[in-house]
Amino acid sequence: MRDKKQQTMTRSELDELQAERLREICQRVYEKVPAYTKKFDELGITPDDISHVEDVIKLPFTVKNDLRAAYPYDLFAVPISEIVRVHSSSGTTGQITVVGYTAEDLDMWSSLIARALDAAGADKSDIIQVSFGYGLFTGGLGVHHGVEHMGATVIPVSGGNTKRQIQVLADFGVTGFAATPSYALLVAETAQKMGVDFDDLPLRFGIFGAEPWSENLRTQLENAFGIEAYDIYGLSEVLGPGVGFECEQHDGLHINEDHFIIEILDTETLEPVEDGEYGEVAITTLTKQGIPLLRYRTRDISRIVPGECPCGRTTRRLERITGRSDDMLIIRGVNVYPTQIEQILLDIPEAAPHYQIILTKRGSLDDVEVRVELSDEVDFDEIKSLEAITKKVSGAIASALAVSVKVKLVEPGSIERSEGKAQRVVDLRGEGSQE
Ligand code: DLL
Repeated sequence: MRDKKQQTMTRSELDELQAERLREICQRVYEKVPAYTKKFDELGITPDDISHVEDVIKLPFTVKNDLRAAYPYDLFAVPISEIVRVHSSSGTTGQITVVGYTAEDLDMWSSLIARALDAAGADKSDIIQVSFGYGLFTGGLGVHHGVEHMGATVIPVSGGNTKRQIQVLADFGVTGFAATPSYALLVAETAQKMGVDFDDLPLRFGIFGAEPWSENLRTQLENAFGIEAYDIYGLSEVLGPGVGFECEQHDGLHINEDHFIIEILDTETLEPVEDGEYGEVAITTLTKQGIPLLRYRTRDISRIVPGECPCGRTTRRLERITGRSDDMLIIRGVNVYPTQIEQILLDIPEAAPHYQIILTKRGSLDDVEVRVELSDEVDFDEIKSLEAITKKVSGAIASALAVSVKVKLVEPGSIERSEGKAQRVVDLRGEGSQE
């Protein structure tokens, strides 16, 4: 295990380390970042009020809008001369936000990616194809430097040009593949059409993340590529990929707690929930120099996996992210996440793993339609079987989630494929649509 000492600390050792780092970071942002000075003053606290890890709850929250208001560099805690890299996140709505990294930050980031690769069984002898997008998105360059940091070989393919991806996977002796799960699915689908069989290749593991994905999609990717699939979590505001990662147990994402404090908050009261309960993930960065953030509200919904992990790491685990609170649908009072629908669809052989949820407005009511692509094996022109499949899909959703939704079957290949993050929810409610 890499960084074994840091990943296997006792809780009291970790508490002590986190408290020391928390005190430092509070001091630093209070002195260097006017927006935080103001937030501390408004709450009537100073860094001297922070001594223990539990004191984190005294600190102000940070939200996406704080980054927008600080655009581009006002939340930076170091002069721009110390920043060696900038990334940015576009978000689905509104203005982009900017994050900056010092050389030390990049080193830390790479070391955390190396921990994740190591947990997936990788070492120096591996050849890893990075098919996350390179550029302002943190996925490509983040994983890239982690691979180099561990001394393995990186193939920086970036996203897109899917046939080329398959050629590289097939010819370059690739043993590990990193991508968004939805893009990996497109690569698998395209390879199948090209008649490429991954089972004959040395490919052994996949590192997937940047969007929610279901357990059934994991199985599908593992079967398609003949690999073991590992989840990796992160967000550009607090780092990029590498905040948390799965070990061989595949039972939650180990948080790199020597660098981050994770809280799970009640989505209404914003009070911390009990361990094991679901809520919004908030993250405090403990070591970031460029842009340290206190209690960043991620809008991601998860919970802490109770108990210890047999892998030996003592770091707490975040259950795979169910979804973002922004993507949560409330269908006649029931909360539904797109990944729950995905999980159901992938159990239905007549459905392809491609779907979209369309939100429209009918009068004052929201209307939800699940568009499901048919698998290639089904004859799209046979109306009788289409009716039966529609019933089967809506019945499966109704029995699993206790909501009835409108299901529309669409032709194979008709739902737009993504080369990065898939858009699962299409919200047409603002457009006065009356579909
Ligand atoms: O997606 C960073 C990343 C790149 C993570 C590559 C993993 C792999 P952003 O573009 O800022 O950064 O988007 C962050 O994506 O708040 C989650 O909603 C979602 N997300 C990221 N990883 C996962 C995951 C990158 N493993 C947002 N499971 C986060 C579910 C994820 N959702």
